[in-house]
Amino acid sequence: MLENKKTILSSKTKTVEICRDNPTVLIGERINPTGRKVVLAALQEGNFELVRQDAIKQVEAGATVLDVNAGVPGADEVALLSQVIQEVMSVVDAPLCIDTANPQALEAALKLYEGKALINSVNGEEKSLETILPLAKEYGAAIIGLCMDDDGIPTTPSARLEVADKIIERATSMGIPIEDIVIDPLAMTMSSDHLAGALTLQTIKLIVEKYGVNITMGSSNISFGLPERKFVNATYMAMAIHAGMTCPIANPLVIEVRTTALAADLALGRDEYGMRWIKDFRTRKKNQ
Ligand code: THG
Repeated sequence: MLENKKTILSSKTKTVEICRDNPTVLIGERINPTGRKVVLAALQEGNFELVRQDAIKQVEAGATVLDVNAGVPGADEVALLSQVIQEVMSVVDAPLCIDTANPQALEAALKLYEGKALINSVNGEEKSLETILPLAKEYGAAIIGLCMDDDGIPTTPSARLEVADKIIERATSMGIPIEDIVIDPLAMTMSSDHLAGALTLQTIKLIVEKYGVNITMGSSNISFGLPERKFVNATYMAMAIHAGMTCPIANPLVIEVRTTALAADLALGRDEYGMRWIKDFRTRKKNQ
């Protein structure tokens, strides 16, 4: 069988290895003003306390990597993203996933980041490949490649695989190791297309079969607009892990997210003696 690729990320003092042979890595999603209005309001006021608290809480809840997004409309993202990253690095030692569509903000962040970051993201658009891949190469960062390109988001698994093919081909031909490429098959909401979830699961399988690379996604997107999202999210989380997702971008403070990832790891033989499951259970009881 194809070897499961290992993506190694680091901070100044900590290394995280993402691999299908290991337990699932949760990438904490909460430092994101685009997705969360309270973060937006705090950043608009120049208040970084919420960001620092969110960083600490997510790591305590089991996130081993943190996604950092500072996309505040009208703000200077180059300065703001750099500051948010510094604030986060001052309170936690988790490696970071730098979430920006702005190449200048990305480069400023990569310059000050201490360690090997995960860039979120590059996609199959020419402009994206041309600007982001050289930065990944220069700074030795890993990248998330989104399965979309100049024609938009493909509507079949094989067409999404073709975008992954293109990103992997372009990145590796520049000397970026395939281990450093994490693919996002794109999780779209099932409230507007009931086939969206199944399509993404199928895409994960095709990409994993062909490359063995690591797979991420904003897995809670799947339930946007539906009632009782946590049940849908938890079920989908388990199914996506089984299909091959290794590092979801999710909210570890939601108990169902964490327990589902842990239970899926146990069910897939990635939790020897169930130690991680038991340890998390004890922590939950203690904090009750
Ligand atoms: N793929 C990749 N990166 C991503 C995404 C993805 N980054 C952003 C996003 N999608 C994942 N991050 C978040 C962050 C916060 C929230 C959701 C996804 C969130 N949402 C609340 C909700 O959905 O109800 C908003 C509620 C609030 O305002 O607090 O918290 O797909 N590569």
